[in-house]
Amino acid sequence: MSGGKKDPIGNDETGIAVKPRAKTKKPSMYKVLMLNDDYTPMEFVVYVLERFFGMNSDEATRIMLHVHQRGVGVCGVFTYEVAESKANQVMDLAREHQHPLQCTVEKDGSE
Ligand code: TYC
Repeated sequence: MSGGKKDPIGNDETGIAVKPRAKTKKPSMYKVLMLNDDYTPMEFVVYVLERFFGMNSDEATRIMLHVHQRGVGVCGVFTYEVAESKANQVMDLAREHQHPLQCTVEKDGSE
């Protein structure tokens, strides 16, 4: 159909029955934010960004320095479950190494 109201029966303007399209909705997206602290080593943060966010070492270094200087930075944008999982994996690994590195998840406003 060309614009206007959707016909739930699935007839277009020609009167020919067309297969109704399944209703799809894009999932909301969530940012994983990384927070600065005074104790986590820079190399550990770079390693985490490479391992969990697929960054190369240049990207990872750039994001780490951004967080170090500005206090917070975006590691990536994901569906809710993936974002929560990545944030938790980062903090679990940091805890294992006794680093206080923290991540948070925030709904992405740019949709
Ligand atoms: N500020 C830390 C330091 O000077 C490095 C750091 C960067 C820590 C980013 C956390 O999310 C972070 N060792």
